[in-house]
Amino acid sequence: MTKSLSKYSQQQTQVQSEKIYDTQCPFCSMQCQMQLIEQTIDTNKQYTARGIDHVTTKGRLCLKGMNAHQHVFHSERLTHPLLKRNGTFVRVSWEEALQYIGEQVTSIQHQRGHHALGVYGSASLTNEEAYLLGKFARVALKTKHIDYNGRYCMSAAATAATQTFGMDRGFTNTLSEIPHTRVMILAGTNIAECQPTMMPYFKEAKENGAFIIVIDPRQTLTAQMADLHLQVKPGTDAMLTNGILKIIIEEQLTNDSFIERRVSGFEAVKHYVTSLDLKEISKKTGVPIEQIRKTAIKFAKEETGMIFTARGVEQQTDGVATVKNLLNILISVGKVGKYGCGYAAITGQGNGQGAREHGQKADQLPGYRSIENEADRSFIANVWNIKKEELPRKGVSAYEMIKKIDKQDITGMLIFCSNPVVSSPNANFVKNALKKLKLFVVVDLFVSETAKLADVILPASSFLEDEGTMTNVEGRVTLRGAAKPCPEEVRHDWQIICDIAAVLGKSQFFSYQSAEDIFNELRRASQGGTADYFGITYERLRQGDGILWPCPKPGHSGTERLFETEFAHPDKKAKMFVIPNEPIVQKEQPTEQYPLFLTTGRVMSHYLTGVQTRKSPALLARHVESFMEIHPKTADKYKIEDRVLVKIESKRGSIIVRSVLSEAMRPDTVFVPMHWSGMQNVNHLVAADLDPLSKMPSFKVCAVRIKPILDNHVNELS
Ligand SMILES: Nc1nc2c(c(=O)[nH]1)N[C@H]1C(S)=C(S)[C@@H](COP(=O)(O)OP(=O)(O)OC[C@H]3O[C@@H](n4cnc5c(=O)[nH]c(N)nc54)[C@H](O)[C@@H]3O)O[C@H]1N2
Ligand SMILES: Nc1nc2c(c(=O)[nH]1)N[C@H]1C(S)=C(S)[C@@H](COP(=O)(O)OP(=O)(O)OC[C@H]3O[C@@H](n4cnc5c(=O)[nH]c(N)nc54)[C@H](O)[C@@H]3O)O[C@H]1N2
Ligand code: SF4
Ligand SMILES: [Mo]
Repeated sequence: MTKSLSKYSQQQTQVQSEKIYDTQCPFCSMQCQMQLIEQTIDTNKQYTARGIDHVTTKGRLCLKGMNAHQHVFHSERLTHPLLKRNGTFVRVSWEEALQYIGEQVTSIQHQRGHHALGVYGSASLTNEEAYLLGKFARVALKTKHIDYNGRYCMSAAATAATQTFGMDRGFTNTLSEIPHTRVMILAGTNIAECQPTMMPYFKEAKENGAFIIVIDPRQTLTAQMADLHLQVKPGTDAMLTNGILKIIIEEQLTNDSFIERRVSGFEAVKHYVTSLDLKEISKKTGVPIEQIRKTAIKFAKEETGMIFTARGVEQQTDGVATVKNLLNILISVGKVGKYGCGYAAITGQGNGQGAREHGQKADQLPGYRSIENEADRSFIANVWNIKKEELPRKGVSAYEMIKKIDKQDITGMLIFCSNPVVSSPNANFVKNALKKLKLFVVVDLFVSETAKLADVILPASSFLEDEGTMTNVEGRVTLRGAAKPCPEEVRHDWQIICDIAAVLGKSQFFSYQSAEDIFNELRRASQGGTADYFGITYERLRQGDGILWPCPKPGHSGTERLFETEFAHPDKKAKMFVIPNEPIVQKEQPTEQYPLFLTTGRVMSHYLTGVQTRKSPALLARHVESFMEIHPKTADKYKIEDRVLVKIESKRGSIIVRSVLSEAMRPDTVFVPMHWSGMQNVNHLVAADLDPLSKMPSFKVCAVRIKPILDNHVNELS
């Protein structure tokens, strides 16, 4: 009996064993901490994920996090390098792929010079990789042309915060203050779908009696929790915020002692906004005067208040201006630098914060240093062991690089961790431009729409395999360990950067044994800079929940709240700016030919261009295809029924998606998410007008026309 039992239990352990890996979700800026549980039953491995406790994420996980592993184990995952020969990708060895890249890079450099090469990075890379990519462009390729997908993401908020406060960390305080904040303005942010595990902070605030104001043309899941929803006409937030500011100033609700001590530029703003006509603002923004008034009075009068922004107000040709105007509101009432008061630009990608700090941007060196500042150049040249004169000057933004490719000023491009064929505005133009490249290298997990155009595709490791630091939405640096080894021939992004540097004869600048080695160099490169990581070490990160920068010394505990006593401008004051009602770059407006506004964004179950989430059966099942949200009245006007195929056209192109009738929309606006490609890629419609200050494209407003695809027009599908 005993014998047979033990045999039985032995078999049990053979057929079923459990392994647990600690990791972080790869998707949004919450960076939820989680465990992946691997169960082996017979020879099959089954995975489930669960949240684990963390100061930011409190053990929560949304459905994307629960299913994030599914794309990692997908059969289409790239496991070896591919080289295009006669139009077809063939498997090659790393040596062959790297040799090819080395030869092509050298040939372009000889024929066209160093600046004929470009690098395009990502805010889904770790800090170490983002930092290394910046160094790689400047030291290995010696090109000024590097930028990244964050340009399309948070660049407007980053520029605004830098101009107003003198520095940019998305959150000026921490999430833990939200439950105790009395009033909050959420402008163009759909937290419920985009950072779902942040929602409980707001729910708690509501239970504590907070008043929540949402500014969004759509009645989103986030707007549904609002006490007041300003259903603004797309693209008119700058004007709307002038209206709010006018009331605050005219009703003498400003914090005058704060303004006197800590703010510059107030008088000019006062002069401008008092000259504006509230009725006109109300008419043009579509927001009733009473709602504008209520927002102003509530926000000014409550003891504590915070303003949140995301891409709804930022992805506009006046994105920087609008955020600066929201910051005008915040500082005019002195609600910053103290408990329950502050600004939060809700970052998007997993490392949306860290990847914008350490040199991936066209004009930037690590630690938020400037590539045009002589002292900064000397400092970094010294860390990198090169001469200051060898450092290139500033390059151009992401979309502007694509324009340079179209003109063939740039003929070689290396893309790490981004899919610009789908994510860029004016997508038809972008695709055609990329086809002109002489050398096109894409480093990805899959053959994305962009990778299809490449000459070489290199297989990168996923979040489960790649160790490194990520800086979350609060500005908290966290360490994500490697849960699993790389499959087959997959390499880490940082190794790939070093491998390419080596074939270019630059290995002496790129010899690291681990991500930690790179981090230690990053620490030194950021020391004394605005985003100072010097005091943060892997050892410290392993012991706790992460550290909020700036952290200038190893004994420093990090910085929870910014601007308590001074702002980061030389005069220690925050700056207020006059924001014109009308943007400098005219926004596309509806016309007789294109009578509707189109705005774009996200749904909960998919992530960005969908390359990863569309590989996850559990996530795909929730939204198998794209759609157009439309108000029933508008649908009726165009004879569009619910769930029928609709052709949407702008001046730049057309797409075909299915209609979803919804009272949550403004009747003058339709909404299409961004997660699909090909015929459903909404960026075929979107204009490539850029904000003059941040170079952010205008993803959130363009003019379109729509028509149902009737059965006798099926040929339009082709
Ligand atoms: N599920 C999911 N979560 C994500 C992502 C994802 O792809 N999927 N991506 C991550 C990334 S990279 C980012 S950047 C964030 C994005 O996070 P968000 O910026 O919150 O997401 P969006 O849906 O792009 O836009 C937010 C809201 O702006 C509104 N909006 C559109 N036009 C206007 C306007 O003119 N004025 C105002 N006030 N609002 C407007 C839209 O209706 C939308 O509800 O999410 C992150 N989290
Ligand atoms: N119309 C419209 N367009 C938009 C937006 C919008 O709101 N509306 N939002 C914009 C915003 S906010 C953003 S952030 C951009 C994002 O745009 P993209 O950067 O193009 O989006 P992703 O889908 O994240 O692309 C990431 C790619 O990298 C791969 N990948 C994932 N992890 C790794 C890794 O660790 N290493 C490597 N090498 N590859 C990896 C994925 O498979 C995928 O192909 O899109 C922008 N485009
Ligand atoms: S997508 Fe964002 S909120 Fe959801 S689990 Fe991942 S990190 Fe957390
Ligand atoms: Mo983003």
